[in-house]
This record gives sequence, C-alpha cells and structure tokens, in this order.
Amino acid sequence: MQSKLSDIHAIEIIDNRGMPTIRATVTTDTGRKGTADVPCGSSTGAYEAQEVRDGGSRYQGKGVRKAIQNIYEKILPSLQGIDITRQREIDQIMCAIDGTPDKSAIGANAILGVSLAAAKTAAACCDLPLYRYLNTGGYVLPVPQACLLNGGLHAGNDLDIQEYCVMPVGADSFSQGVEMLCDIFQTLREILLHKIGKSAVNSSEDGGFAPQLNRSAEAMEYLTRAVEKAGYVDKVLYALDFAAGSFYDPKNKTYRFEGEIYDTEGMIEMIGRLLEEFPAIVSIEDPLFEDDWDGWRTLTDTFTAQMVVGDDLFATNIRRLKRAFRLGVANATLCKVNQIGTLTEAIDAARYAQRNGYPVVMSVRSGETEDNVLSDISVALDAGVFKTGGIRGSDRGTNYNRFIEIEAELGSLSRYAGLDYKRKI
Ligand code: 2PG
Ligand code: MG
Repeated sequence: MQSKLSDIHAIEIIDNRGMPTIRATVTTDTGRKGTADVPCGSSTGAYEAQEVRDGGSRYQGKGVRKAIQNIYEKILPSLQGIDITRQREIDQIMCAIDGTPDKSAIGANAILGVSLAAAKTAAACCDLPLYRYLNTGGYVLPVPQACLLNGGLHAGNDLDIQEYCVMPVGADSFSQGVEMLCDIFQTLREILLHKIGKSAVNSSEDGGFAPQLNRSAEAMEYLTRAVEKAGYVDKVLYALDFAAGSFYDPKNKTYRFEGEIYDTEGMIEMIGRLLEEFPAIVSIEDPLFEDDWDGWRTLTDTFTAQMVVGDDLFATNIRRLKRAFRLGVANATLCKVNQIGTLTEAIDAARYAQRNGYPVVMSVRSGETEDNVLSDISVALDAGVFKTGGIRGSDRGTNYNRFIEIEAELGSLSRYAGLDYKRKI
C-alpha cells in the first residue's frame, strides 16, 4: 500500500555544543513516523549549503525558529500527499521551492531535517532498517576513523592540525575495531595524565583529548606511544584532518602553521616531512585551503601513497567533484550530508565519487546529536571509512553503537572493510 506524507512536525533542540538545531518528524497517512536531527559544523567550508539562523539575541543569534517556520509554511504544503518513498522527488521539490544554489532561502537545515526524516519514515513504511531501504545490497561495515587528539577550531590548545585519528584496520570486525579504539583511548589518557597532567585529558568539541601541545609531531608521538602501549602497532593506521582553511591567510595566500609562514610549496614540503616521520599516516584531509586548486594538484601528485581527502574542498558537491576529476585533484572524498543539504544529493555525490575511483569517507560534523542516521547511510553506500569524531559522549557513541547493531543484524552477511578501507564500489 502506498503511504503518503501527511504531516511534518519540527522542534528546536540543542546539539552537543549547546547550539540549537532542528529535529524534524515526518508522518504518513498510514500513521508511520520518522525523526531526524540536523548536524552542524564548526570548521565549515565556503561552499557548503547555507543554514537559516534567526539572528537577534536568542541563542546568540543561532536560533532555528525561522527555519522551522519555513518547514511549516513552505515545505509542508508542497509535500503533503506525496508518496513517501519518492525520496528524489521530495528532495527536488524542496530544492525547487528554495530556488537558490546554496539553499539559503528556506535553509539547508530545514531541508535536510525533512529529507532525512522522510527517508526514515519511508523505511518504517517498508518495515526495513534505513540502510536496507536505501540499498538492498549494502553490507560493508566501515573502518572507524576516530580522532583521539584534537587541535584547530575544535580545541582550546595551540595545535594547528584539527584531528589526529586512529583507524583500526587490522580488526576482524567493526566491534573489535571499537574495542581497540577504546583501549587506545584509555591508554592515551593514562599517558597524557602521567606526562602532562590533568588538564591534558580535557575534551575537545569532537570528543578527543585537547592537550596543550603546539607541534603536530609531538601529538603524533603521543598517539603512536598509546597505540604501542596498548599493543596494536601492526593493526592500526593513522589519519589527519588539517582543516587547512582554518590557518590559511587568504590575503597573502600563505599558511600560518606552527609558528611559521609557508607558501603552498613550503606547506607541501612540511607535510612531506611529517609523512616521512610517521609513515603509518595513510590519509590526509584538507591539507590545503579549498580554493588552492593548483596546490591541491601538486600535492595529489606528490603523495600518491596516501588518501588525499577533500572535505571543504568538495563540500559533498558533485560540481566540485567533477572539476576535481578533470584536474586530477585529491583522490578521495568526504561525504557530509549537511554540506549539500539533501540525502539524494549526498548519495549522488558519494556514488559519483565511487564510480570515478574516489573512495568515500562518510563523516559526522563536530556539532552532532544522538541521531545515528549517518551509520545507516554509510552501510547503504558501502563506504570504507567512517569519520566518527572522538570516542566519548553519546553524540559519538550513537554511531559506533548503531554500526555494532547493524553488524549483529547482518551476521555472516556483513564484511568489515579493514585493510580494504580504500574501497570504491
Ligand atoms: C571536519 C569536521 C568533522 P566540522 O572538518 O571534518 O570533524 O569538522 O564539522 O567542524 O566541519
Ligand atoms: Mg574536515
């Protein structure tokens, strides 16, 4: 029986940073419901779809009442009565009534809340888990890329690189990977407490530690020491998110990094030295500013052994991905649903990347809630890596736990990506 969208309900909730965001619930005429929360970044790229925020004094201007009003006044009347399984059409209608290229009229936050809630409702109508509704064949559990040490805009310290991550590629299963991450996390905690003191184990926005360090090599030394002590040297690889836009100086076209000023060439040389010192770093994300296309091309040609991942560079936007393929820029992409603002467009971008040989790293935002919809989307895409943020807090735990649940549900049908983390399709 066909189920039709009959109602949408939206409320203003808070995310893990104490910032308001939208929780949307879609209902059908058959009484099925699906609810989704909208994530939000702190180190956002210039090419992301735009949220609508209230301005004024409430929540320092970050309220989402206007976006919620847009859901009731603009989105609901246009979607009432539509077959709930027509996700592409639902998303296209919302893009059309918004009418702007960056969704700034109605708000990417309003649109994404409805888009994700509609997909969950449709899955409920089909009595399927979301990952199975989105793809009848999805079976891959990704390698969790957990950031255990933080710097940049996510931490109150002087580290310029935003995320120092561990990938348990040598685990036999996702659940075993989580066990390894937790061991490493607790071991790192002990080392930081012992070597630096209590302040070093304070949490960052991402849920990793934010010790008062200022050199990336030093951060990597702590991380590798924890991995060694926990006994996982041969089972773990490392990934960095430079989030280079946060230390790029657009006026002088230079990078202010660890007390030095580098031009693009100097920055690439510096990254080369770091990779030489820590050869188990296999993935570097946003190592350069998102408009430094020439630099990106040189860097991609230079570091062929690593995954060179575009986050702010692509903003999960198929147009930017197409340009990158043409120019030979980056060799992997991040996928963040709120960067583009609808589920359909995010899946299109990820599939397009996979078809063109770019592995997909599915990713949370720094601003998350207890919603774990991204885990289901990751399994539907058979993504090889999932960037989870840190390890503590239910905003992070919810995705780990959802993957563990899916792994148990799939049983012998599931496959942990493991060393095949660069998988394409
Ligand atoms: C990133 C993300 C996620 P933010 O840069 O990859 O960690 O950060 O959500 O703040 O953009
Ligand atoms: Mg990033």
